[in-house]
This record gives sequence, structure tokens and C-alpha cells, in this order.
Amino acid sequence: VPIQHRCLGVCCGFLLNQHYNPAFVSLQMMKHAWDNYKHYAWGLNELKPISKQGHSSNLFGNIQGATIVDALDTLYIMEMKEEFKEAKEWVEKNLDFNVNAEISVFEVNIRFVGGLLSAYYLSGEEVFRKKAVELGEKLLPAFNTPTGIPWALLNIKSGIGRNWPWASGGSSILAEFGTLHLEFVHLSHLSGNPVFAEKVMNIRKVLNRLDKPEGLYPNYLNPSSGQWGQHHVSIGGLGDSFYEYLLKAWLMSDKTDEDGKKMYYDAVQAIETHLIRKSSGGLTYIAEWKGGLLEHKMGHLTCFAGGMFALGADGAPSDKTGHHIELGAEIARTCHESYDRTRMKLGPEAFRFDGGVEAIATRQNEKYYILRPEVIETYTYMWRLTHDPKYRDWGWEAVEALEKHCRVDGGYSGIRDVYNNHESHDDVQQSFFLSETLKYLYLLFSEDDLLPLEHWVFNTEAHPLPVLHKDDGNKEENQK
Ligand code: DMJ
Repeated sequence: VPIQHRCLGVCCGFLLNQHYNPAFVSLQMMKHAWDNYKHYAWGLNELKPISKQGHSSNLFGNIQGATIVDALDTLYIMEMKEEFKEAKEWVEKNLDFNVNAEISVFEVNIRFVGGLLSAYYLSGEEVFRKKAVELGEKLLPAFNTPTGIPWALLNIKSGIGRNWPWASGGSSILAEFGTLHLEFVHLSHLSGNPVFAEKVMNIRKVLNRLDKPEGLYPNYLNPSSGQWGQHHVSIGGLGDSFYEYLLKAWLMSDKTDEDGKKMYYDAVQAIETHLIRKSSGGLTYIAEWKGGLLEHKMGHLTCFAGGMFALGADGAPSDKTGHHIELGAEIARTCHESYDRTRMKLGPEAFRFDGGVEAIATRQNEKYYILRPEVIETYTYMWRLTHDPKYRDWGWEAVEALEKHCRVDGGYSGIRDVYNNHESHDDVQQSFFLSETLKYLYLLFSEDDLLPLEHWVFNTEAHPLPVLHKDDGNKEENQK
């Protein structure tokens, strides 16, 4: 369908008009999110779209501009040239890492390092490469622990690290230290300095030496003793992107990283045996595992796994390829149900399969939706890998719901209770709405040759990184 550049006034009007191209609608959504951020919160981390002011999250300390850096590649991909130019100028003049800030190593890596790397690879502008490497160097002291498993939090001025006070027995978190690999391999590739790749390959070594209960990876690992903390296993929060990065490390290495491949498929085997269940109503879900007992709950975050299983299907043992695609399709269906069973047609933070319910949140503190991308992300992978039109239909349902319930004058806001008749807005426009949710929507409705999956892998914040082909010297990086 040719893109029709028409003026889109108020949301609901254009949604009813089938002549509009859905990719163009996602672009208009991006424009609304960006323009309001620019107007009310320029240079700050995020936007509060109801109170129309900046929002600062302590995840980034006082590093500023999270939305700008997270959005750079989406602006580029959507060909929002003016906006990309002003974002680049802001990065050149204002993005400053010489600050006294305690930051989350994981969040800064996936949003800032990932965002800068993608902006560099897409645009070729040297400033992004330089800033990515400079920030990568600031993160290195986080690895100064007895095992080399990094701290969760780091003061980037003093180089002093520590872990989240709530984490079991002073542990580092699997999804945090396990989600540095892609970016750090690229940092070595772009800087010529092997230290980044060495740090993340060492994490692999530590993990490979450890016994895993039932072949599963607990979410907590103590960086001093090198021992697991509580035996909690999750493919959602605290575990999720660790598994994603095993698969993507192999794909990004042009399929030379055999160790990453083995770790991924072994982990999926254990997940299938111990965590994946089918409800009596026929919905496949991924439960959480606590010391051998299952909690029949699935997080919105866990919904990314549908796309991951489908993306990994090709490399699975030959008799399992179809099975992994099917697993992806089943998870996509379950997550779609979690949206469809709410009043607002947007999914809750977590939904349960016990006490007589299926794919429904039962606790008040699990009923919120904060503009998260994982369900749309899975639709996008499923569409690319199967071309079943239902995934575009489901993506369009999400667009309609976002426009109806999350769009406000000052941008897009999360919702406190998706089962309620009336919107109670949380007043935060998360930076990942621009980097992930809107980008995956745009890709879902675009042709497959826009960032083809054979040549690009998306980091966990949806920042595309190129596959390092065998003749680009990646072998060397994978052997470190
Ligand atoms: C993002 O920052 C990333 O996708 C991360 O892996 C999980 N949480 C958010 C989005 O929900």
C-alpha cells in the first residue's frame, strides 16, 4: 500500500479510515510522542505527558537525554530527517558522561550504548561511535568484582559499584549482567580494544562453570562468591533478556558463536520441560519457577519470548524447527488473549493461570500497562517469519487501543488499570515507547527488506546492530 501523506488530526478519526497506511500511522504516533517530548522535556530523560514536564528516572543517575538517545534510530528509520538532525546536534553538544552519577549498568547499556551504536551504524556519523566507546569505557569498572560478574549499579565518576539492596544475598541479576554481550562485542569491534569483548566472554565462562538446577539459570548470582542466590527462574523480569542475548549473540556472530548457540538451545530445552505449561482452556504459557515450585503467572515482559522462539527456530535441531515456530505462535496467541481479555485491549503487567482465571491479572498491582513493547515485538517477529496476516491485525488492534487510551494532548501515557472503564494515566512516556513499541509497530507494517533479520539483530531495547560477518574479523572477538 503506498504511503499516503495526509494530515492526521485527532486520533480516532483517522483510525476509522481504512485508506491510511498503518506504517504511516505509527510514524504519526512517533511524531506526536517526539514533538511533545521536545516541547516540554527537551534534554531531560523522559516526558510526563499529563503534567507536561520532564520526568527523571534514577536508572540513569544524572546522565540526561534518555529519550533522545533511545529515539535516534527510530527517527532515522522513519526518515524523520529534521528530528534526527536536531537529536544529533543535542548529542554532539550536550550528551555528557563526565557526571557524578550512580547509574544502572544494564539500563545505560541497552538504552544509551545500544542507541548510540545503532545511530552510528545507520547514519555513519562518527560522533555516535565516539560517544558509545566513551560510555563503554565508563562502564568498565563495574566488572571489578572477584568473579568479573558486574555490579548492577555503578558510580561512573568514582568507579564504585554495588548491587540492588533488594537482590537476594547481594546478588547481581541474570537479565542485567547477561544483557551486555551484543553491545560490548560491538564496542570492541568499533574501538579495536578487545577489553569489552573479554569482559562479556568471561561472564559466559563463569556461567558455564556453574551447576544449574535442572538445567535452569537462577535469576541471582553473587559476584563475590560466584554462587547462585535464590533459585528463582523467570523468562520475564530478572531473567528475560539473558536468554535473548544467547540466541542473538550467535546470530550476530554470523552463526560462529557455537557456545552461545549451545547455551541458548540447552536453556530452551530446560524451559520447555520445567516452565512451559498449557492451561485447561488451551493457552500455552511460561510459568515462573521458585525452588522447584511453579507460580502460574506470566509477565508482560515474558511475552517477548514468542518472538525469540520463532527467531531461533531456524537454528534448532532439524526436527525441532517447526516446533519452535509453533511455540512462538502459541505464546503470541496467549499474549494477545491477555490484551483481548481487558476492557482497554491493552495487556496487564502480569496475568495468571490459577484460581479459575486464564490470562487475566488478578492482583490490583499487576493491572497496569506502561507502554511496553513485548507483545508487539512478538507480533513483528511472527509476521516476518510466517506472514500470517493475523499478526498485523493484532498489531492494528494495539494501535487502536494506544490511540484511544494512552494518547493524550501532551504525548502518550501509561495506564494504571487496563480493566477499568476510565483511564487513570500514570503520566510517564517511557523512552522505550519511542525506541521499541513504535519501532516494532512501524516494522510490522513495513516491507521485510527494511532492516532484514538476516543482517540485523535488535538489542533488547530494539536498537538494530549489524551481523558481524565472518570476514569482518568477528571470529577473533568470539574467541576472546
Ligand atoms: C525495555 O527497557 C527492554 O525491552 C528491557 O529488556 C525490558 N524492559 C523494557 C521494556 O518493557
